Amino acid sequence: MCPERQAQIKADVRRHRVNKGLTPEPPIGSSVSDKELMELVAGTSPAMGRFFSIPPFPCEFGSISGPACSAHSCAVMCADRPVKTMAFAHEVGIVWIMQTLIRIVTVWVLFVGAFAFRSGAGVQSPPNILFCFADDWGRYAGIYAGLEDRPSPNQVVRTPNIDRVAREGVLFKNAYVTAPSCTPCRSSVLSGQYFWRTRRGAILRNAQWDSSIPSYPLLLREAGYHIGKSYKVWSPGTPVDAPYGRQEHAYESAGREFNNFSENVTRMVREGMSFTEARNSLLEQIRRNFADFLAARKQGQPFCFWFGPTLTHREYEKGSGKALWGIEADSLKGKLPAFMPDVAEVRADYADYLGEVQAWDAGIGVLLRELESAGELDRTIVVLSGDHGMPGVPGGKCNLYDYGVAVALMARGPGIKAGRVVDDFVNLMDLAPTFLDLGGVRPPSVMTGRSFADVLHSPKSGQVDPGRTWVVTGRERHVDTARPGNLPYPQRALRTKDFLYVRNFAPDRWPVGSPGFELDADAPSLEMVERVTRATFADFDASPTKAWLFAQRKSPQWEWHYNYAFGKRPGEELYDLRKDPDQVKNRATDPAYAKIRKELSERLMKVLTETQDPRVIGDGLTFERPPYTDVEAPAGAKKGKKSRGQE
Ligand SMILES: [Ca+2]
Repeated sequence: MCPERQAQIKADVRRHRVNKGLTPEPPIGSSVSDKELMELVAGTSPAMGRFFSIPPFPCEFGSISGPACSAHSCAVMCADRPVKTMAFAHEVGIVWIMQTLIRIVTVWVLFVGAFAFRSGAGVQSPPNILFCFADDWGRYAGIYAGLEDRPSPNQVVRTPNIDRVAREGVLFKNAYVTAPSCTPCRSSVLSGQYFWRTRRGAILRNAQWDSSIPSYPLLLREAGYHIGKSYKVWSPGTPVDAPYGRQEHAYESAGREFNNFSENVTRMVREGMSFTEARNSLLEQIRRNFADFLAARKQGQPFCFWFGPTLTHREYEKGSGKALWGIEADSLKGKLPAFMPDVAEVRADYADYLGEVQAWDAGIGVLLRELESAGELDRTIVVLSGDHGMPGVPGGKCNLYDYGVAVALMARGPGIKAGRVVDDFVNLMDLAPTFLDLGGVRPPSVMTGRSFADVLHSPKSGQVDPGRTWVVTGRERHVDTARPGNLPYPQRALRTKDFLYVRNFAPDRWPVGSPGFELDADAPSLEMVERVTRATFADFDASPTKAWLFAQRKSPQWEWHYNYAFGKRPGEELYDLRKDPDQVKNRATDPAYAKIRKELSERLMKVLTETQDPRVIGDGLTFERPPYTDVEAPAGAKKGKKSRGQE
């Protein structure tokens, strides 16, 4: 480039800065160095990279975005704000013509864009939101096996559709529910608040929704979203699915049989269908329900859909993991955590659960294909998660250990860079402000959750937001009659990368419910324990694993496992995850951990106090009194009643 041309560009940049008042006038010659000049002209300037990440800026051609500027051969350079200069327009006349042309194009683009937005057909519409939320789905997906450094059931389960969402988007390693129990977890997800702030939404049995609590679906509806749901959103509780507008937005007329997948498919196969035909007929129900929802929206209207099947909730057809999905129970040998008895009965129970997880995966596949054929996949944020850990096993559902509160979480969609895995801690109450944020709605200040839209949109893997390094979880009442006086088992916990600190406020009570019998002669039969959750230890779902463990109650060999599953716990628990990832060695009374125990305890109490947790403010007994200790109408408590989706 000739010296005259270089001088011209430098002068252009400098004049532009001064004209726009962007910066104090820099000393002559300092605005653009020769090196910067060459980078600008060659398009390799680091300043260009910075420029691309910022919003459109005002310049003499109107508001022009980075790529548009680049396309017009504009060079960009400024220490604090971008300015541009024409790199190749030598003649003033050419500059004038180009300016005029660009003004015309800009006005046209803005006009068409505004029209398209108003008519709902434009790219400026907020994204669609598809939230797939399975009942009792912990952190089980094939994609997680690649992140784990020891054997796990994730090496056995096959989830190609879930893995696809993670691969094409972002996978969260540290997602936790606020409470490991259906209703309080869902109260928290919908309200964007800690469950203890949702009044009677904080308990499971006898829960009641307070319609003065804002919920994200209804706020999105107010903002113009088309909202809908299939299957379970908020229950058990009254009115069912209240935070989603009750059943007003239900799309279920094609059928609900997917919710009892293993039982229904087994029955259909017994009646003469092939497995493929039976499976496809249930998947077709999901597809038609979703298609009905899509057909009901106005043209171009953004949508928010909740897909909430309960198939991963117990019961499961015994043996269906192998019979329907070919999952060999023995392939789980050596892959269960230390607190899980690694015996044939437990492995077979696991195989049945993993079979339901594979069916859930197939259901997600149907929705992804439906979005693709509607041309909506790349306009839709797809988020997958579950409401707590595996039911009917030690340490799972209803526990504040990772097996109870850690869940799968992955998201793909517009603005989300593919192939990322993040370490950031997410509490599922953060979903509500995130969905609102994505939909262009300001989250109400009452929400204690924090939007993680920035994490979704970041190009980074690993730790994105340095503040996301912990979560607080908790629990009050699950099954109403689990203990004398219908009392809860109050717990709160702080989980950090290296530690889990649990505070049990009433250690004299039974964590997973009272045994319900004094003399062994009065103990329920194993068949009852396997099928009826309330038969004994009612906060531990009825299951083959529960029955097997219950049968070992006098066996010295399994005494530790039995006590881990059903026994009482001390007031404080502390686990060092660096040495004890299964969280089985309590170090709360170990003097070597006294300092960290005190620190974590204080941090936990600070969060609870700041968020007005009734467990630690006032007399701390709110959840110990009516209506929180009232018993639900006996219909739901009938012995032998099938418990799926209920507890
Ligand atoms: Ca659940």
